[in-house]
Amino acid sequence: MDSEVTALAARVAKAERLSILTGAGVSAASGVPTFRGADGLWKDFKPESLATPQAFARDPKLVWEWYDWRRQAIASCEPNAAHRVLAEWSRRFPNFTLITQNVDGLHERAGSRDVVRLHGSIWEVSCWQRCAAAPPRWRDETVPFKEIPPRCPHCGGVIRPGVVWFGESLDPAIVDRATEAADCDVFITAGTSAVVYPAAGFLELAKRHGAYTVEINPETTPATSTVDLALQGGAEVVLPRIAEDL
Ligand code: BV8
Repeated sequence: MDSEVTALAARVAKAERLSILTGAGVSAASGVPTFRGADGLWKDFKPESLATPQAFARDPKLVWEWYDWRRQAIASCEPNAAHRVLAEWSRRFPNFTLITQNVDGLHERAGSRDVVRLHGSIWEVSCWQRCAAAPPRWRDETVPFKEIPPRCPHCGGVIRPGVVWFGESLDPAIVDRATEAADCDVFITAGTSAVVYPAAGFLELAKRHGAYTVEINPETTPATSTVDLALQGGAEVVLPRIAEDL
């Protein structure tokens, strides 16, 4: 791996445009449960079955118990070396874009700015009734919520987490930023199982733009055989090694 990391560092150092896509794996070393890892399950519910508007309509209390559990877990975590390296790169490289599927906010807590959050933030909420008095979404870092499901301060109805659920479309403006960032020299995907779309499609788009593509993951994924370089290891280990060689 050393020679591959050194060669990659040389490419990153001279890249005009550098884009990164992250998933739950980059927060694993911080102790945040991943989706598909053994720790991803909650009360034997598969995340996909809870992260849908149908599940919320059916049982907002159950879905909020899950999100409140995740918020408590995330609030007790700290960004790790992977988050810190990417924050440093966001200051160092002029044309740098960090695209994330994560809703945990650890990239921002590490100092990353202008993160392209494909799936929203677990620290934002909105009124489920979309009442006129409420803003489209607002930040709420209450941990734990005193009342589950928590209520809209404007209409007394329930509020929902500010995340994109399965079956819901992503914000077109955010998809445009990610699409634009796929037109780059080096595209690194780190800590994702590459099964959720449209997020997993940006790697393919970068390849079509001729970018040098890299995957960082201790396991193989559907993307492993498609990238120019697959580095099998933890993001909190591999990213600092690349940074050292820059
Ligand atoms: C949509 C927010 C229009 C909520 C999330 C095309 C083909 C097939 C299906 C579809 C398709 N297009 C659309 C779909 C449907 C669906 C989809 O992709 N389904 C999948 C399951 C097949 N997509 C959607 O519904 C999207 N909306 O397309 O709208 C539309 C609507 C209807 C029908 C058609 C089109 C919305 C998707 C967003 C859902 N919301 N999150 C919340 O967080 O609660 S997705 C959520 O799951 C995460 O955000 C993330 O995206 C995904 C989890 O994936 P990962 O982050 O990769 O995490 P995972 O645990 O899976 O893997 C971790 C990886 O890290 C592993 O590989 C592991 O080895 C590695 N790892 C572990 N430790 C480390 C590590 N790596 C590095 N270092 C370590 N230390």
